[in-house]
Amino acid sequence: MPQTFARPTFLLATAAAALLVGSAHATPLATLPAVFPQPVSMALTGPVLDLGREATLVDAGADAATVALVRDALAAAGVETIRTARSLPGKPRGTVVVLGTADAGSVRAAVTQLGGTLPDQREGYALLSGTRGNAPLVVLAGHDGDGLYYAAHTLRQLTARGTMPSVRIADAPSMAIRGTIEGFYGAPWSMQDRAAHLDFLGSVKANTYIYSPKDDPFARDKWREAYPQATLDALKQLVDQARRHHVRFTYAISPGPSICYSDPADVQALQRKFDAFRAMGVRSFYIAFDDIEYKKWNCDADRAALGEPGERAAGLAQAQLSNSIYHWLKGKDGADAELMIVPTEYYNTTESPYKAALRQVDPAVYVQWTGTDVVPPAISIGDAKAATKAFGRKTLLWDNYPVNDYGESSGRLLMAPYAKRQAGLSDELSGILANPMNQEAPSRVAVFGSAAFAWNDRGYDADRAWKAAARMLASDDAATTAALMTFFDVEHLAPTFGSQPWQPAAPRLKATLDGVAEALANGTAEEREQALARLKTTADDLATAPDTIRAGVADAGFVAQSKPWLDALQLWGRSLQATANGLSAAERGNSRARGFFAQAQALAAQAEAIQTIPNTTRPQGSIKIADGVLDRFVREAPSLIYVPTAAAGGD
Ligand code: LTM
Repeated sequence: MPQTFARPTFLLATAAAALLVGSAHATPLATLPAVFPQPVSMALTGPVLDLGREATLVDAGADAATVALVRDALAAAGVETIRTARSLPGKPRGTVVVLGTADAGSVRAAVTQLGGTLPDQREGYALLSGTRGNAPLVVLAGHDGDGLYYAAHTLRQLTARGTMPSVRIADAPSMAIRGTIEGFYGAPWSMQDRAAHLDFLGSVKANTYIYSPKDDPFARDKWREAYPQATLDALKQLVDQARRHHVRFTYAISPGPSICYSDPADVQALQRKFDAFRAMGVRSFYIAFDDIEYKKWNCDADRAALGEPGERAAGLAQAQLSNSIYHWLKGKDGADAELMIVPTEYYNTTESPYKAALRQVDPAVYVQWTGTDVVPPAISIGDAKAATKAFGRKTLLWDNYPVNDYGESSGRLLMAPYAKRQAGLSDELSGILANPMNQEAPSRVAVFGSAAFAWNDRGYDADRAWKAAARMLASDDAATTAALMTFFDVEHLAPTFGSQPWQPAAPRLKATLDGVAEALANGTAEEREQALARLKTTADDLATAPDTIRAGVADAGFVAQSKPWLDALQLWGRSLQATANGLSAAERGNSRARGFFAQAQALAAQAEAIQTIPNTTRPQGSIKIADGVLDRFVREAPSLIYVPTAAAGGD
């Protein structure tokens, strides 16, 4: 009987899986690999499989992207030659890999041979590996093409260590919609950023990207105007790219600032805008009513048609517009048509005339909601239940994390784990879309977590997903992963719209610095020495992390977009090194401590002068690194210990 474990890594204690100590060819120990998003069910069923150098791929209808992933995964496990076949070979020569959806005969046969169950949920898959006769057999069975693609991404992770375990995986998402909404203010992402992001989304089994940059004039202020052809061409490439990664591209428009709801010409302008995207194959659309004045009409005709302006009338106007566009889309695209909206009152669940009117929106239209606030401190099942009631359907969470476009986030990258979302939210939400930062690549740290949570909220572990995101960016290099974790810690603070952050500043660094202050205040000489040694190691880690990241993170976007933060971290690290030297000198009664402390202050001043990159970040500001923790320690360190003057001796 295979055992199912909620958490890797586990050493399989069966005779078959045991390390053959002393044998000529030691079999690698079979341990449960780490897969993100955490599969719903994953169990080791035997020893590590030797796939050999040759494999036969029975492709029962996978798309090119899926086949390419499988080929790469097999190559990582040492397979050099791949033949293709249409059906399961009777007497296999070497490894057989079967790839297809659950309706294919060869897939059903292979799943049966390995004692598995066919996937029965949308986007779900089964991945089984074992032996048939003496030959290894691997089967990837998707419920549909999406599930099959996700199975291939799981296989990619299974073979990342160069071996193929014997496993039985049954997996499917707990939320139907998972991904991001590029919905922030400030410089929109470049097309290159978006292409990289779509690739990333597919790799974490996220299926939705909403194009809704607030600063795209053709989507908001000039929403009636057609895009220039060059922009449409670039967007078409993105749409195609999204499809290849099994991501639905949703086009969003924000007509709210100027629309005349009752003017048929405006409704037609909106349809024209959507039609340009329908021609590219887009079937998912979005009307954003957030951040608009909703107690005034934009035209006199609305007063005549909808009455006096006000919350209720606005809710009614938006519901009517949404319904008319949704029915128009359905008329054109049938079952493929999809419409989402974000209302004007998106930030709470308080009953209001606006929400009561908005509930008239067709139940098939997705409605977004950001939680108990624009940037909430946490999201519970109770909060989501209240949203279901307020909006008349399960809501689609617009999660304002890690977005950094508001005053409190000035000068920050938001790199804490995706946390404080209650397990079980999948029962009450239709999905989660994270609103990312102006910086696309650093946003992946949090989005890795939000996608993993939306896939399997009950199996989600925020810290493990956080570290896995670091490993992903570091291409599995241990030193780079450690440097990234140092970086994430000093960019850990996550603000709300108020004065109380919902994730604290630099918790790891703070624990170390508090320990030093504590040892200096109350410790023995030995404890002080140990604490100062730890401080020196910590300072070295901070000072060297930026160069390790610059050299070790393959994604050039991550390094470029993080540049001012990496530069500032390096200076802060050197400032802490000087502080550590100062404290050690003072501990020995050496007056050179003063020079070290002065050097620390000078380096801190240089770090504090570094600004965000103009035209890429909103709001602009000075770069913050572990603020309130590191700056405070560097400033207060000279007061923690008596520093003798040169005349007092000890040098
Ligand atoms: O959150 C929503 C629905 N709208 C805007 C976003 O565009 C913006 O990025 C976030 C964070 O500042 N706040 C909003 O109100």
